[in-house]
Amino acid sequence: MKWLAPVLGAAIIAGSSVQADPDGQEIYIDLCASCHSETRLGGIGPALIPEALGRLRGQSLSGIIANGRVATQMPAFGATLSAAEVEAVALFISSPLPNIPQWTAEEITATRVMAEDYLPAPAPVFDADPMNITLVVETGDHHISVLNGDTFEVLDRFPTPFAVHGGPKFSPDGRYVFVMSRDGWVQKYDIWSLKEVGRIRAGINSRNIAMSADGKWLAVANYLPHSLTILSTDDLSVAAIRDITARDGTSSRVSAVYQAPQRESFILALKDAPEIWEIGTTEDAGPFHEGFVHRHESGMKEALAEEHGLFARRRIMINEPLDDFFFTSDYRNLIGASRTGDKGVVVNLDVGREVAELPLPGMPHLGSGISWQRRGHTVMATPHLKEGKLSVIDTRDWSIVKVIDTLGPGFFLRSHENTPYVWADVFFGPNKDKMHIIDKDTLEIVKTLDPAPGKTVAHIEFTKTGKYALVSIWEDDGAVIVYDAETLEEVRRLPMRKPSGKYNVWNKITFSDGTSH
Ligand code: DHE
Repeated sequence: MKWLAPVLGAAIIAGSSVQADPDGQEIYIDLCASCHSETRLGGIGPALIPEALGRLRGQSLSGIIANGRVATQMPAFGATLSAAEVEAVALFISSPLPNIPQWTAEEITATRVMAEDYLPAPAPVFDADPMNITLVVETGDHHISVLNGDTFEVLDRFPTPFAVHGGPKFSPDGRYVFVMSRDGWVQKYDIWSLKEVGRIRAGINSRNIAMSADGKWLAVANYLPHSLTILSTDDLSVAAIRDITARDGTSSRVSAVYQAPQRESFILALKDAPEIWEIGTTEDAGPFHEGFVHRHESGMKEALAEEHGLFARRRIMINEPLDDFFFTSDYRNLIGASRTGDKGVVVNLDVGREVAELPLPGMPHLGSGISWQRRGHTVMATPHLKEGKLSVIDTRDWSIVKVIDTLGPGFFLRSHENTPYVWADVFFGPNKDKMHIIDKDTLEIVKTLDPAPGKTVAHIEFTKTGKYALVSIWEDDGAVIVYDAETLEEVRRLPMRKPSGKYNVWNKITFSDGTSH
């Protein structure tokens, strides 16, 4: 191999032999660039940049280079590279890119691939209830299983782009679903036809996606570049790209984008600037409408829109950057997590300003928050990523109703209108194999499930009527366990490859209270 000579060979300096340090960049160009591209932005392999590598979470980068990755085309280089060379490549791909790359509409459009064999079926090609389909994201080998929510038969299992993150988003009629990968690929899949429609790379390093209330637009929140890409859901063409520049000129990443259906807008969490953006998804979306502005003039001048028309932007000025939003079901208020990880900040979107703060130590994971009716009040609950606690909050006055002690920090929560329980995982620590069942009224843990000792048991989704709860054994030789949501007994175990999130069409398109949006 041509790189071996300069890298492995001894450098001759003044007649003596000195071992040169391996050059990670040179090895990368020779061995890795053909799949991951010279720019490190990805090709048939994923992007190899610090923003993307964070997802490895504890897996060692040098281990992957040396041993390869099962179920992917990533070969093992342990036999051809010395340990020092492996380290040099790991160091090179962990270093930041010298400049924030461009990702123009032309470049995005050039990546768009529409499936040639796709023909939309006139009606579902299966007998199952199309409203009770549940998708299971299998991160072990980058697939999604399409489950019949009544029989749990797998209707299809299709390949996704590498490293899907966040919830797939369904069209309002539940027919199409859009899936996003951390490398910015957006895939459109037709559930009725059980066929991929196409895909496009909307960002270089992306966070999540949101669908407009009318189903016409899909927004993609990006870390790289600092932008929001808006696609037409119809043909995945680029409808708009908004550069994210704060009022003071700071360029910012977008932590996440959310759909606010009643407002006909997208809400953006900015990572690097003390602003929240609201982007209208119709010509005269609520907050940009003359009447709305007039009604709220007594509020704050920040509530006034600076722009009008489709994709108009409104800035909401806040005291510090907030992210990981929970929304009240009327989408008038959100709670965002403060960077200090010890409080939640309530922002009223109508008047466009912060209205309350609440103590939430231990890094609340508000994006996993869910709400329900309790004793005539709407309460919401959030897990904490750094403490074994769940906070339950009254959304009327933002008071803390109860802090529930759990067996460790959790990541996800779920419930359903037709169940008396909240299901809460214990994602981190020695009790990662446990799942708490909490009574929605007494706020007491009534049972703790332990279905796969020693394995990570996480993320819950209910079927349409709330009859069954689906839980992931989050391991490569994992499974989705189907529980009877009333008796809490196991009904079935479906083998899956590291299943992560599960998403029921009905619960998602109806914005069920029991699911995080
Ligand atoms: Fe997620 C949702 C952010 C790490 C699995 N995660 C989300 C959402 C955001 C977010 C903003 C809501 C998006 C949506 O659904 O539209 N996640 C973050 C982070 O900032 C964090 C902590 C660090 C990061 O790496 O980005 C993070 N997330 C993870 C993981 O390590 C998880 C467990 C494994 C993975 O796939 O990377 C993970 N996140 C998920 C899942 C959802 C999610 C499964 C959707 C949950 C749902 O039920 O809707």
